[in-house]
Amino acid sequence: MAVKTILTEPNDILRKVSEPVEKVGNDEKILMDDMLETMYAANGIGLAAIQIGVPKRIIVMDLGKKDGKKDPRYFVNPVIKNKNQSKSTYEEGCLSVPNQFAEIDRPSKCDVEYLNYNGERKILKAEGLLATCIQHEMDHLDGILFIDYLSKLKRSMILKKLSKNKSTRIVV
Ligand code: GNR
Ligand code: NI
Repeated sequence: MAVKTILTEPNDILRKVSEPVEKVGNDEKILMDDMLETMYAANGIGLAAIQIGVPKRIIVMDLGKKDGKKDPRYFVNPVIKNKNQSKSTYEEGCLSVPNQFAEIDRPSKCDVEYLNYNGERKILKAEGLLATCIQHEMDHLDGILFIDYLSKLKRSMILKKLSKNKSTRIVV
């Protein structure tokens, strides 16, 4: 396993639409292992493959268990089957938008169909932070970041800060 570099805004690669995976083979398993290790190293709860520069429709997540144990989850080619009409609001952050946070509304529940680590077809009924995180990660697969839901003014303020931090190599 290996910790990879996480791409940060502004970076055009983050805006790519990722491609479906044909088969969960050895390359995909190695990728998922690396993604999980990279996510843990960055203290994130989710990571999409494009965040380490790989345009495949693969997500890893770990919201942890109640007893503090690890609970890794893998989603290949995820598709949202059902969304709740009612919304819930979470303060979101993103490893590709470092140190910036904003409240985002999303459907409070969703059903997701996907392939797991072993290539088996699964359906998950998600709610709460799990539902929010899955939708945040699935946006990455379509080149969308949470800052895209903000007003132009808020988004440009965040992008300005990020560019500044990048060019001066300061991470606040
Ligand atoms: O670590 C993360 N935390 C988080 C908090 C609220 C809503 C979504 C997220 S996902 C984020 C990791 C990340 O950037 N995944 O793409
Ligand atoms: Ni993110």
